[in-house]
Amino acid sequence: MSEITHHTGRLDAAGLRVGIVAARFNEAVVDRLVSGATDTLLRHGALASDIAVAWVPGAFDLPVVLRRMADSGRYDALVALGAVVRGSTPHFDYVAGECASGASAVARETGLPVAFGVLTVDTWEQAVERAGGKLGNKGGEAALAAVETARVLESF
Ligand code: INI
Repeated sequence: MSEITHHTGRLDAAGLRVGIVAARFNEAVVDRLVSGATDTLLRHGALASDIAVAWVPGAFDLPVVLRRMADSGRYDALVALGAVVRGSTPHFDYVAGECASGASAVARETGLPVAFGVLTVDTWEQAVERAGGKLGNKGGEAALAAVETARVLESF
């Protein structure tokens, strides 16, 4: 009987070059997502010199820089970070939707993992809870997703 092969990605960031693109809008929260992501990468073996952080004004602006970083060939994985808060923006759906579909398009079109660490929440409090508060740090979680996906891609 044939055996099933499972491909899994190690949570080992040693030697991985990771590009982070962070949206400055709602900066107090996004700063914490960036810290969560970089701390997680370092704890999992990445070198500080292999991590680059690029800043854009808002979440809507993330995909174009993700794409440029992907096309540079300098990164093994990318992480998108930002915070879109519904309460303070009537065009929430456009900003959040375009950001998400743009980030996933970069992944599909370039073959590079793009982890999505953009908070899309109703209130500022919900954003704080997910940026190092009682619901963890989504920046750190996105960084781990980037590492795991990059590693599983290596197995093909
Ligand atoms: N950008 C965000 O990252 N979060 C938001 O909550 C937000 N709001 O509220 O509007 C936001 N808007 C700016 C947008 O991302 C772009 O920077 C802007 O439209 C210029 O392209």
